[in-house]
Amino acid sequence: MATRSKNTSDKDGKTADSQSSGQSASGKTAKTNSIRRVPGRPPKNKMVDKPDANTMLRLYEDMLMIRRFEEKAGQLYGMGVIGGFCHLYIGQEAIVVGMQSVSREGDSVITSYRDHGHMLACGMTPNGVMAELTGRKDGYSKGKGGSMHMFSREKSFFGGHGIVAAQVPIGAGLAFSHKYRDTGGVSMTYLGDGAINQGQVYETFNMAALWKLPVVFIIENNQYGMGTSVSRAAAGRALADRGKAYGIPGMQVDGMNVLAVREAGAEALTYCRDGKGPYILEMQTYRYRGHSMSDPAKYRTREEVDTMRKQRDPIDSLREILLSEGIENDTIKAIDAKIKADVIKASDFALASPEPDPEELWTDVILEGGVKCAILSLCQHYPRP
Ligand SMILES: Cc1ncc(C[n+]2csc(CCOP(=O)(O)OP(=O)(O)O)c2C)c(N)n1
Ligand SMILES: [Mg+2]
Repeated sequence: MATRSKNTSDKDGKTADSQSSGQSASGKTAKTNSIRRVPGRPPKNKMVDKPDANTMLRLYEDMLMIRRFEEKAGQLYGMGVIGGFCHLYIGQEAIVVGMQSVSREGDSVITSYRDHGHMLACGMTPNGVMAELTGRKDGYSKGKGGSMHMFSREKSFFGGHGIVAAQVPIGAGLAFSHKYRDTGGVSMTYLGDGAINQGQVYETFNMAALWKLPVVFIIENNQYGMGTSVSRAAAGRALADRGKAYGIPGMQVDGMNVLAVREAGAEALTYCRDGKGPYILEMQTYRYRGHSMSDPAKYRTREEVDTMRKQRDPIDSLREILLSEGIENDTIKAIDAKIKADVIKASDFALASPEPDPEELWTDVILEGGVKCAILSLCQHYPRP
């Protein structure tokens, strides 16, 4: 279980710097605290109990599903079956799985383009997501959206956004909607360590704090924004501190530890649900693959990646905990086999699904009277009957 430690940051943030670089871009893996509090007055009580065996197995299964799904997506991309952009979430699974495990039905989720894991964790089907990745009719956007453009109102998943940080003000809008309609829900708004330096993030923080909106800003600090390490891009470094000027409490969390994520997530969600306003969680994590499928990742060493994989992997760590708590190895193996089979099924389903009918070019498109757009010229090839 996550261990808590005192906030040891000094006034000018020097300690915050060194703590934040726990998983440094240089490959040195200093020991990181699971959770470190930064300014604000978050509640002191534990909001979530240690999960029972079934819950832990569920966490394991959910993380493994994302891992295997993403590996398959990478493979299909390599075969040319998936085209366009494709950003894999491998290494970061504990974050979205931990957060979803303490969320409530109706809480909304919005994120960037690194989004397949979020979709699966929200309950969208592997079949539908894979079919969309491969541009097929049975995909969530009927094969017209691809990796970065899938949504499910039913599962409260609001995308999938390719413009860095664009989802952040929209996430506050979702929180406004929860508050205005008195749903009791919270908006879980994910962003990257690169996105955190964008101006619109701070306009959003200001409004969210002013209006006490129920939104948890979850910064997935995977150490890189494309090829730039966070240590070269972010002044101050403790990204959890970025809401300080607006009175938004923040916490640094070991994002490779699903149990620490649950604990911090429960605390942040309760704070928001209690009407106290927004909360920031900085999840310290690492992406194993390149920024996207076309990134050879030459800005870091293989050794750095291997070290993270060997020493910090969220799935391996949970497997070890499960075994140490007396769960049978066969039980774990059965989950591994089931996930493997489910991912093959998703891939088969996607590949058996037809490409969208050209007629689909006419659907889901808003055409203002007289406005010419690229879609129109495309449609000339497929005249409407
Ligand atoms: C406004 C904008 N600027 C630049 C880009 C190009 N771009 C795409 S991803 C990215 C890096 C973002 O990094 P981060 O927020 O850390 O997310 P990660 O990819 O690590 O998940 C950049 C600069 C973009 N898509 N949108
Ligand atoms: Mg990043």
